[in-house]
Amino acid sequence: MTSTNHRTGAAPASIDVVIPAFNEEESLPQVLAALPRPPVRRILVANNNSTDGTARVAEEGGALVVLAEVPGYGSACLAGLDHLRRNDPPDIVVFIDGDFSDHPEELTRVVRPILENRADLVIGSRILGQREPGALLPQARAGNVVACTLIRMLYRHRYTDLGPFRAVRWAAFEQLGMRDPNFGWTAEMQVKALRHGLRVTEVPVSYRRRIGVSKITGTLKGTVLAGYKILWTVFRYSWGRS
Ligand SMILES: Nc1nc2c(ncn2[C@@H]2O[C@H](COP(=O)(O)OP(=O)(O)O)[C@@H](O)[C@H]2O)c(=O)[nH]1
Ligand SMILES: [Mg+2]
Repeated sequence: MTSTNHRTGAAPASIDVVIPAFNEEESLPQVLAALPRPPVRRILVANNNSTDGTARVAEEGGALVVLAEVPGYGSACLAGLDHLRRNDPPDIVVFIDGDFSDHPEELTRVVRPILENRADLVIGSRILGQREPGALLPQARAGNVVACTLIRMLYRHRYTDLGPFRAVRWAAFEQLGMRDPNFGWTAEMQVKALRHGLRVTEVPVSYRRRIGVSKITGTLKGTVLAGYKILWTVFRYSWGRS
């Protein structure tokens, strides 16, 4: 939206969305159709050489496709952010997965604490929200409990989830120097936000069974690597490394 807010005279915040996607041609059209535009300004699909029609359906759905050369969830998000940094960065960036597990229409709820200047980082918590049975796999729930407990012990802050659906104020986010190329991405953002004194909050979000095949927690390799990487990430930043 480019119109001004007639009550305050201020321009409304610009909101861009980054979707990491690898072989999500079935689900991505539904994610794109359900994202509310406005308030969303631009949608970037960060694609790692998908072998299906992900790039085509992304363009058909009105998204811009950004190629992430290094494979991995974090690397895809970094490629999306790099594009935004060079092309009129937004006031707020929202991350959401491309598998239609999240409910994109809940974006308005996720960005609200930032728009009301009550937070810099908002985590959509699937633990506080409604979950379809079987949507959050047992290994993901267990990993969440362990990681959130460790964060509480090491950083004195209580999160309930490391969920993918989240919003962050661009200017604050840029201070964090995000770098994790794969599974540590969500944990890195949450612990660095605490280390940098950002105002963090959670809102409940709904979660349903994904369309298509899981690339991370639905596989043994993904679960083991993600578990290890998340715990290592929580530890390493507590020792003062940035
Ligand atoms: N670009 C890109 N996206 C990825 C990669 N790995 C996972 N994703 C995307 O990240 C999101 C979460 O992955 P998903 O398979 O749903 O993991 P799960 O929720 O743990 O089962 C989905 O949109 C995937 O397509 C990757 O290596 N590159
Ligand atoms: Mg998923």
